[in-house]
Amino acid sequence: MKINRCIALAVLFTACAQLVSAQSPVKQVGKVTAVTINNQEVDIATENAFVKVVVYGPNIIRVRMDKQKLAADFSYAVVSEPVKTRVNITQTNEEINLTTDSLKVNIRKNPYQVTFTTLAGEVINQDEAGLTTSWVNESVTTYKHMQDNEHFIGLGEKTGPLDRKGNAYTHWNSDTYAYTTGQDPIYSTIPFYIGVHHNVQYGIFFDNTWQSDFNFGASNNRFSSFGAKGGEMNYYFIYNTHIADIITSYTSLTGRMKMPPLWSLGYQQNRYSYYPEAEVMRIAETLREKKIPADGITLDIHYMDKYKVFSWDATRFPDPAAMIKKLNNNGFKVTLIVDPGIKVEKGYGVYDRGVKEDIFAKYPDGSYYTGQVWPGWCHFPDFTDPKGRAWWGSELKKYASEGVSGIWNDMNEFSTWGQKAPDNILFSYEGKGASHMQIHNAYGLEMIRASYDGYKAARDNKRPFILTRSGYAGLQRYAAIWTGDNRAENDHMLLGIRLMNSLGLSGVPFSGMDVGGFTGGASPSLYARWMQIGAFNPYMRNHSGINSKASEPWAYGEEVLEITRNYINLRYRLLPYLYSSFYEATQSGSPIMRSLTIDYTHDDNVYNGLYENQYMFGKSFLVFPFDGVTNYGKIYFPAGKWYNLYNGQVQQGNQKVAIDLGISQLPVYVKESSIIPMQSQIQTTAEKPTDTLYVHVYKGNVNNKFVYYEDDGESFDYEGGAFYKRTIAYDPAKKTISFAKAEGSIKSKFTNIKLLLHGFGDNVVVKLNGRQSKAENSFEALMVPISRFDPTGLSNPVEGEKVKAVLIKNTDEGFSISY
Ligand code: MIG
Repeated sequence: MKINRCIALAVLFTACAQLVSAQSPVKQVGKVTAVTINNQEVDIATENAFVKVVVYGPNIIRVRMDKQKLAADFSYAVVSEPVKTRVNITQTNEEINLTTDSLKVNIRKNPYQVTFTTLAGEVINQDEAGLTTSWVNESVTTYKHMQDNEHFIGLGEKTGPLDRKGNAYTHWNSDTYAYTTGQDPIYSTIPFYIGVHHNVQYGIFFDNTWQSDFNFGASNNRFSSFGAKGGEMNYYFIYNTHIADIITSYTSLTGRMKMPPLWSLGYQQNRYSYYPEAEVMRIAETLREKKIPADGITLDIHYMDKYKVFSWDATRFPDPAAMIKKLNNNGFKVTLIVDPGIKVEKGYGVYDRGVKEDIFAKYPDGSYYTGQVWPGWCHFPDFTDPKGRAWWGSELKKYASEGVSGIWNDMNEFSTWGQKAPDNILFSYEGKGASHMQIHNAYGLEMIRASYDGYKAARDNKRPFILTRSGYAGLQRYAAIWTGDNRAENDHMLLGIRLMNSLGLSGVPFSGMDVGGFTGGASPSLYARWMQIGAFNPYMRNHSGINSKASEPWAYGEEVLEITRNYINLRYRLLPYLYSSFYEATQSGSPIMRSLTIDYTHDDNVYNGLYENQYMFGKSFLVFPFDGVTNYGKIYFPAGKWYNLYNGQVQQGNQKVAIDLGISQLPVYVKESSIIPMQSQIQTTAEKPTDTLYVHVYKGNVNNKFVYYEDDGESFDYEGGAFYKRTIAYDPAKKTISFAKAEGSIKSKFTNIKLLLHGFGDNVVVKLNGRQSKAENSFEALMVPISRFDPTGLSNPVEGEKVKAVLIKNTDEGFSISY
């Protein structure tokens, strides 16, 4: 009896244990049960899931998994197909092995576990044994083994430190007025990050638009993970030997930006809001009068009639087309804010046409979803419907006919008062049908796609300039992004830099922040520092919130005005460098603001919180963005040789150095061997520079190449060859600086080249194509500061850096300078 009862209990206990395991709320991928190899693809069935491994290219492996058979493939982010790739795939009872020319993939079968290694067998990235991938209800997560001293960077517009180790993040696009420097989520979703450890680096792009979560060792010491509330596990693993190439691989998937209109690289003056017309004109005229170069004026929501998009307030702006024409004639382009919410109002043409075309998002019962935002109760265009995008494009024609150059898409998270649009709103999702939960994070992306395509068509194929607050991976194809409602605080200035650096690592080169701060008011020194840094941002936008103190460059007194002008001047003289850097972004995806992790990946110092805000602007300028008030102690010079921008003094790298943080000069250093093309001072890109291209070369020990690029700055003709391009190469071993023969079908706007040699010494003897050439003394250093208020007295150009200059007639032929 006793024994029997024991046995009975034991049986019961075993049964219970089995029950528990059978009904575990966590469903693991489990054991591989079947494998089919198909050229570059491997289909795998497991106990609980279906897995598809696709070789997308020698450096990119895609992994898809679902609990049910994989659905038809679709992505808003990925615009490329797998590339035919040489790959060797073998299997045994225990494992499957894939080898490309760049990496190896090992898949263990019992249970499923994937490991990516280099060809030499070093582990790059590995599923965490025992956890791998699993589901909790519809939520799916992949767990990766945390490597020793692993760093995590990227993940798009995410707050917090550069190195994301120890933190976790959520993607759910949100309108976050005056967000804090650690707030998460904010406006955009780019589920792509880069991991760095033991001399390797890799990227993981988790292409899933549902709410997603990334954990880089927050509250655990075992794994990094990524997962989403619904949809497939669907990630691309990328391995290259340099971070720059990882970004190139990532943007081969998600696309690259097109050339921006040249004017959009000029200074942009914004305010919430400039009105009426007289005020707009006053701002434009004051910029000219005070000789602050500028290209853009942006009109915020008060230009509209009661915030109804595609309308104008007739009292404030009686004749928009005429006003815009006047501004254009004065070298200003106009950008208008255009929000997604369409006011529900019979007789308002935009609304009526939207209803007629039936392009608004609906509840399951077929009625339109109605939410409140600026205009009052609104319907929301379904940009996931081709019909909705086409309708939006046709509405945009009005602005095109009025001469508007830029479209600023705000509130496209999408944002509504209450910030809680229901889950059950239905969207077309290209005819496949999806809930708000599934497409929320892609709403902004599809809106800017509609704006970009629509505005391109409406303006006879002129390059559209679209500015967005929200987006998803791939947004770089359509828009520049700015980082929303920051605060006029030092920490926010620095956070803005990290946000842009992170966006750059995540495939988005064209970014900006509200320079000067959106909420609150900056101190004069903070404002001055911020404007200096703004001159070294891809998109330079000064903006400030309603009811805040004026934030134009003259609002902080004479000294700040002078400092600000000095740096905007520099930005305009640097436009040939900047434009060429943008050209490179269109070719390789490489960012304009380059996190130091790109070029100094395995230098632990660059991840250190003390130095995490330092960045490169293009490939030549090292910017130290300190406020000049707070004493951060030392700054860090990575390996190599660096030249002080202001006096040419050489600073050896691999050192932490204390420098003077006075406010009139932003600490900027030029990397050795740099090649920096510049032009004469202009006040707007509508003005022609003089006929001389200034090419600054800094002596160094490393080879360097710079692709100099020009085109008409506004059309897509460059896609058909209407550009001017030549490679400038500096070879220190051969002691040559060579200009290759020009490519492309147009002529350069510069008929002369003035080569300025920094650090080559006073007695340098220069030969042009082998024949001795005259080298003159020149004091045209790249940047001669500064302000008559400058205590260092550097304002006197004669005390600036002395360099050697060589004047060359610019023909299309190649030539070489030796020294
Ligand atoms: O609910 O259009 O981030 O730049 O000035 C606020 C007014 C709406 C938020 C944007 C900001 C803009 C403001 N907008």
